[in-house]
Amino acid sequence: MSKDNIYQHAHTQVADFTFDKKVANVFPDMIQRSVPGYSHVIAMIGLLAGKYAQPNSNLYDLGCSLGAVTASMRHNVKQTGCNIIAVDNSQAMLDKCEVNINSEESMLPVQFKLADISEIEIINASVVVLNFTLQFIKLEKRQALLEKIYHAMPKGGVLIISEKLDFADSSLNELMIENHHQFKRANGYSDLEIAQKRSAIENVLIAETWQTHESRLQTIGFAHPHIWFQSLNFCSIMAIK
Ligand code: GEK
Repeated sequence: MSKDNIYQHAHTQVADFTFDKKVANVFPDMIQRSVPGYSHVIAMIGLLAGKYAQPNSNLYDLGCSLGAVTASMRHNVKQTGCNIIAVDNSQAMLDKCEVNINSEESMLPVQFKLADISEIEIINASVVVLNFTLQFIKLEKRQALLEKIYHAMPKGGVLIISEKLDFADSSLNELMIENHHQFKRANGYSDLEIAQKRSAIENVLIAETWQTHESRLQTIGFAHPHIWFQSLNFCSIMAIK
């Protein structure tokens, strides 16, 4: 696995973060060292997909990056007639995703789609996963995207959204950010790397509070929106149609 050293040296100006080839090349190392609980979340999403997938339906991995969620669902889903649709709007990510997924034998077919998840049609979706992807969608597009997903689901379908969380209490928010930086330091990132990544991602990753997520999901009609996993300011939410 190639090591993420993108922000190791001082940049005169830190550009906004993009999911380009440089990022795709180091992505597994980057996400593992940056998101507390990432491996656990991936394993559990497979398990949940194995429970909620309905025969003859589609399973969506929206913002699939290198295909970790797709692979985990493929290892766990035994229902017949299912398809996985893995979508990302980064060519660099999707190319590597396709190679990773096609290197494993499975009865569960995968379609790869290079597209903006706000623009695609979603059909007959018993499982929809946005694993750390919704946070990159423009705020004003989030409600419509989740409504589209809701309308494409059969009854009993599951939506899983993993996100970085914001906290309304600003001192709690600061504490969470500081503790997350401690997690990154413990995983070998320097203070310079942490600071430059923070400024690169600032305008790109817009975190929301749990209360915002919960009320939006309830308004749309999802039942039982709840946090099933949290580590510091990272969580995973599930809700049922
Ligand atoms: C994992 N789920 O390993 N349309 C499609 N893809 C998008 C869009 C969009 N509008 N915006 C961002 N992306 C993965 C991790 S990473 C999370 C997901 C992170 C894609 C983007 O190209 C990237 O691959 C992914 O969403 C977010 O479980 O880097 O923190």
